[in-house]
Amino acid sequence: MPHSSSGPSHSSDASRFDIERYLKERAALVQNALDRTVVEHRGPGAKLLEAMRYSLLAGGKRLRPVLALAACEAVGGKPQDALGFACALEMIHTYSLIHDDLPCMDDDDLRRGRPTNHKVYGEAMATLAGDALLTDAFKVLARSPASRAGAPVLLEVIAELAEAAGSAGMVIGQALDMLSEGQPTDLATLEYLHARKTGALFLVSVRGGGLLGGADRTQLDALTVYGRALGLAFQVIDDLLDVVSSTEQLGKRAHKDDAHGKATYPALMGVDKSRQFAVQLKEQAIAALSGFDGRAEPLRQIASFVVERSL
Ligand code: GRG
Repeated sequence: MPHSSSGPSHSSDASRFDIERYLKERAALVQNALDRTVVEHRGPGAKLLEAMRYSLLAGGKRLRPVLALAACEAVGGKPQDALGFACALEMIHTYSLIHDDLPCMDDDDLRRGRPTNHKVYGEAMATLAGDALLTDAFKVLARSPASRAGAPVLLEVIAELAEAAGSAGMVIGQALDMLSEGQPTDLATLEYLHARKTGALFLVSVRGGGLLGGADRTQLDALTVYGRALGLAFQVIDDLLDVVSSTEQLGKRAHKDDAHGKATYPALMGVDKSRQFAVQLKEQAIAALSGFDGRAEPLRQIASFVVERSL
């Protein structure tokens, strides 16, 4: 099975494990690394770097990078083995938020509790800040210190990240989302769309972290099942929060899916069934880790956190 029997049993570990502390510590590790990676400029390019840092360092849950570190640790790696990858994930996620908020997309004024990038820096600079974050993410990853897994594995992670972010992943998901506004959409279509728009980045976070930590084939297959279920659970809850929370609670505009005529899980299944579905997905994700020892406890607890979160 995926792990040596020397690790702690996960039932005893679960009761001792402090997920809030873990999330805080790993998020701080990522925050410091991002701060050192996308540095302030004094010269003529100062505004661009300022716009990039404005959104990148604005907080957020840091779920994708923390998942990458947790997957790396679950297979016996160290957080440092996946830190460059974790930064790249958050840079790509932040670019997607900046572009998604633009007037030509969702036209939002509020993100992570503060004015959106284009409200502060203008549309052109916000577009460029997103472009630069996406491009620089691959530089950061390619130049990250060789992990225990070595250069061929790093190359595979780069390819998987490009696939997850591009025309087979997040970007096609966003295009399908736009095209489906106001159109009748069934559950299968919704799942297809979300597997790309948000699921692909969650999946690669977990797989990439595992690969960089030295995962073997069995471990990687288990992490893939976990990552798929978790990505969908995240989206179901995101849809639910849009319905049941306020703009102040979320730090971004609430109730916008309905206003945009978007198909969502609560619209198709109802609120209660959507919550039950998210809980089922969480259980699937956790079950996929049954062959892992206590080092996968953060991944198990993150699955619960994603489903129980209110932000
Ligand atoms: C513009 C290419 C392009 C893609 C945009 C992911 C996406 C596609 C748009 C984001 C819009 C959105 C609200 C999607 C729903 C799910 C989602 C990604 C929510 C935000 O992610 P969180 O909750 O945010 O992890 P924080 O701020 O905590 O990092």
